Amino acid sequence: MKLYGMGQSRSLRALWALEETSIPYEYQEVTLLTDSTFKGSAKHPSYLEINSQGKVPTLIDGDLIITESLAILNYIARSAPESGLLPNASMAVYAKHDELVSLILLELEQPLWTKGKHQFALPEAHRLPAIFDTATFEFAKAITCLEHLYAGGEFAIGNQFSLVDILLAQTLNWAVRFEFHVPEKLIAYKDHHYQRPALQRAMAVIA
Ligand SMILES: N[C@@H](CCC(=O)N[C@@H](CS)C(=O)NCC(=O)O)C(=O)O
Repeated sequence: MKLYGMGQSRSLRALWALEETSIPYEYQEVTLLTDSTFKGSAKHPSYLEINSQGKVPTLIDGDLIITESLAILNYIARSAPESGLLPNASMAVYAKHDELVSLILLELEQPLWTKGKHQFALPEAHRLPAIFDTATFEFAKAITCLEHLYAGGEFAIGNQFSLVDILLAQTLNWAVRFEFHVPEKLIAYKDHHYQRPALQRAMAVIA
């Protein structure tokens, strides 16, 4: 497999997941926020052929090209069932799994991305710094919901490490880096998983 990514962006999720498996892979760094004339840019025509939005991550496996980090995580997990990244669980556990994945991507991540877009990602003429207060308000609401769904154990779902832990820990780390308030219990959860050897190896890849 070949993964295109950039630093601690959403591509780190995919890199972390690959490192939790024994799948051989190649990592290719692309640059974001650079223009299309720059060869390694995510906006270069050659990259836009595999990811029409010029975003990361993109995963290639043979003829298959996958964009969207959740689809990539699921593909990696299904390609390496022995990793346990997708637990072999009951329908009820999977329903809780899907519930938490949706909360992370649709509620928790969005205010973080709103801040990122309006701080540096959007063209300057489209940035509205006044939206930062709204992002803080929405993130706090999402955290309250998370605290209802996540009981506070070692793992987000069930009794084993899964791709939900990768998604949640990375999103919480993103929140800390963007200076959102994250409750102590969730910081401890994130710090615990950030010590995993697979993440340390992924960090070494992007260093
Ligand atoms: N929903 C997509 C979002 C991908 C995304 O927005 N990636 C950011 C980096 S975290 C990016 O490539 N931004 C570049 C841009 O917006 O031009 C996913 O989860 O993969």
